[in-house]
Amino acid sequence: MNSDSSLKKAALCLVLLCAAQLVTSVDQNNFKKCDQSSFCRRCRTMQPGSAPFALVEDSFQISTHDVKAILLNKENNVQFTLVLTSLRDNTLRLFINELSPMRPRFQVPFVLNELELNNNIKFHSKNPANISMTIGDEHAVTFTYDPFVLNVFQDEKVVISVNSKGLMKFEHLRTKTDQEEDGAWEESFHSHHDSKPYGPTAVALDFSFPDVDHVYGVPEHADSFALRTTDGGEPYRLYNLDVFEYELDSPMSLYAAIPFVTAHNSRHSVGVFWLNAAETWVDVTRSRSSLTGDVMSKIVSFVSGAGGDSEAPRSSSNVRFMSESGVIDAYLTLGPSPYDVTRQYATLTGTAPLPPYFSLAYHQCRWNYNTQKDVQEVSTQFDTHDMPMDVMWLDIEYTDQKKYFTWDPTKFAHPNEMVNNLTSTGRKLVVIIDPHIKRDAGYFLHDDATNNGYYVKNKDGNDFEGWCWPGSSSYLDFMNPVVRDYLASRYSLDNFPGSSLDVHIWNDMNEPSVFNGPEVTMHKDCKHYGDVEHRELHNIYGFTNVMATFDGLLKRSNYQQRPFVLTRSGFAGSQRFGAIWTGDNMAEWSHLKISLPMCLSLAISGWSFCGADVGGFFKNPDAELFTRWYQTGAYLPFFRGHAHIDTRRREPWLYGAATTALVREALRARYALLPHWYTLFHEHEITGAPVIRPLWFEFPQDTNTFSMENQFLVGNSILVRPVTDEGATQVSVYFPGPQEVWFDRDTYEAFTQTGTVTIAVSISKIPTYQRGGSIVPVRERVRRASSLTLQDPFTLMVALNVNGTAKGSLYLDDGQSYEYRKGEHISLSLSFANSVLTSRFASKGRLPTESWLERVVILGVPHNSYSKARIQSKSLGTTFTEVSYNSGTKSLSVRKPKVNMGEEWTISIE
Ligand code: NBV
Repeated sequence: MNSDSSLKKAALCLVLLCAAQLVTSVDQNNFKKCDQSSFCRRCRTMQPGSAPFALVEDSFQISTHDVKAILLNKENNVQFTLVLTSLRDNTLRLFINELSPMRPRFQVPFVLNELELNNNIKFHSKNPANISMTIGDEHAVTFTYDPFVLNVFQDEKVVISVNSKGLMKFEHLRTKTDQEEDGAWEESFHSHHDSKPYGPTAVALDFSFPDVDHVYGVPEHADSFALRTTDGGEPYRLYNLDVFEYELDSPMSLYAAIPFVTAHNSRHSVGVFWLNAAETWVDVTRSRSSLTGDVMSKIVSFVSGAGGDSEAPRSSSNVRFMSESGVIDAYLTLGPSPYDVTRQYATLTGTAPLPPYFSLAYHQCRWNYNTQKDVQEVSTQFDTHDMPMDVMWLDIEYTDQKKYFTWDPTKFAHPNEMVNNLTSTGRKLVVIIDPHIKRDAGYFLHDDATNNGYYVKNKDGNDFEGWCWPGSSSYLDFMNPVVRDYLASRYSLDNFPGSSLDVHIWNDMNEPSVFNGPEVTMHKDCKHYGDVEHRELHNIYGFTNVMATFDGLLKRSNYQQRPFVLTRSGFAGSQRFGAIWTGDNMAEWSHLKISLPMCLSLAISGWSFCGADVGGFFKNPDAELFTRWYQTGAYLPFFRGHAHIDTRRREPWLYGAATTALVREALRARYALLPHWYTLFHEHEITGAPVIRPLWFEFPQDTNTFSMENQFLVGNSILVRPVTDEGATQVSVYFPGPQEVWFDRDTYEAFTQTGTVTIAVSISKIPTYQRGGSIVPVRERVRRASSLTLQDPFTLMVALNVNGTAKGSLYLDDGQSYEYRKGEHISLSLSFANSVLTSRFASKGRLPTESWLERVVILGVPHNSYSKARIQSKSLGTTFTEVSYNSGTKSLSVRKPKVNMGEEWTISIE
């Protein structure tokens, strides 16, 4: 907006400061605290119970799928419409808007899937205090008129209570008067002025979860997995920002914002999705009971004459969302299991489509590989050191002066040649494309955007100018469908010379990052397509950027190839377009540690494809941290080594032979499990189940797991306990149970106890366990890239539970196209019982494959009473093979059953 030279100088200084790494941690002053954001201040000074809202008793209209009523602000008589809608799969939508706003209030586009109504509402009763209805067989809802409270019951207990804290706020649009609160009609932060032409427009609402001590979600924050209470401190903030050297254990905003919270206790899980893309703050509190005495007394029996929620007061968790503008559009996902909640949330915002196989393998990045020769050499070195690697990455320096879609004419003079060399070895390239555009007359993108009005405008209606990597920059306005199509078209192979179908995309800086803007981002009074202020949609800017990129990659292959896109910023629903990473972390143990809760929070909020810069972005990791980071990164969904431009080179062989060997092992461990990762991503696409899971997801009644964040599950069967402390020689591992067996994946040792066990760890050991009762497919052939393993044989790791049974699944396809959606895949259901292992098609799909079964390893076989395996399959008929028993590890190995993985078979151990 303001491009005068002093600002430019200030911005340049900031950039240089960043580059020189003189600053060692975030400058808190650059970012707002709640009381520096006037709406947050106004919301937060409200006293519990002070919300002035009442339902108009005779305004209720109840249909089989929704309930409509008028809500009145008793202080000023402004009226609101309230609609509660029953949606498919135990989900309720609560929508509140002004009845007659002065101008339409913004409603967030793009995020939601089409909503399916559920005709399952039955009016139950009405009395002077409230009105009640049942929703399906399990739920009921009561509305208390005054004060307005909405209670959702399951099995006669309140599971979510809305506005029971009396903290609802809805600032109606108004004309300015003389007595306005400070900051309501304009406000400043440092030198930045926000003109706020529409005045105060905040919305806030509290949700209480009776009998719940643990709530999770609202990523992205560098904080604990179970959310902390925020009373007395800052609320969690959701406002996408480029935070330089972010600090840990902090509710400060980071790059992405997902306003979804999950509440869990040992009986049920529920979620609340607050669909609002404006700056949002989230308070988390805990109280004796969410229901105040007054409200309690007004809630009367409503279902089958039961006494309502009349138990003694108990502990509850309360979450209050406070947004600067928009409407109240909240989705209550009623569970009751954690799986149900993630599926319900996925029904609303979508699942991640199955990513290309290579993208689950290892990625090698740094800011920057200097030349195309450098790229070539690093790739070759991976081969020399016998380390698998799938993707080389290019950061901003590959471009010609940070003009995206161009190549540096000297350092990357022959991109086609570089790409061909790389991809001929089975590898891929990812290049960065940021959303800021260099304001350089003659640069086609800038010229097109200027001539066609594609840029976001400042408050005066001129193209917004900010400072970013290329210097003076403007920002594409992705709210405009024409601009999204334009960006998408830039990715076509004709428009992006040097690229190929093996070149995929990284969208960075898309919060958007504006070096000289307020809080390093865009001014809120900037204007988007449709005359919408940036304030309304800030948190979906990155979402729309990636949506366009994803579309572009689809179109460039004529919808034949699955795109891979990495984004730094995102919102609810961004999981549909690609992967996310946790941004600019540091080569410190604490940052390695925080990557687990950060990715777990994203995973249970719909976005599983998450990773952290392996090695740490800023600073130089020592060999131990570097090793531990690879060992941990190998078990997070997105696995990429990355480093700041000023760090020492750290390709995995640069730390000496011992570390090279350890990193090689970590990489190989990842590659061996790729079929399992892929199967889990496929499961996610179908069911919304997260790929990595907190322990309570699988053991929802085990209260010991509720605050756990130093270990997690990959799928439902691999328990990972990364070593994240310097010099650790032992770690404590919690084995959830009861009645479970966990097998050490290195030694096959079985752990049958529930509880914490101390496990010795050398530098080569990261404890991972396979759950008894599971079958995990692995590929043991070592190759340079995953694309070369697609026809390789399998080993099945069969871990027996206490009943001597196990089951699992395996999903296979071509790894890159959409043919799987037309049935070109193999989906196998594997099971072991009564000494018989069977493979059966789990769905109709078929795909010819050369992959065969090389080995079966059965863990937890108490003694050897077997001499052979009888194998039956259509193509081989009946054959026999040897088995061998290891009495030390109590494992039985079936040698080369040789059955083809594309057909059904049976292996009986005799
Ligand atoms: O493009 C340079 C970096 C990139 O390497 C990093 O991964 C991003 O998070 N980018 C941020 C810009 C500036 C970093 C100080």
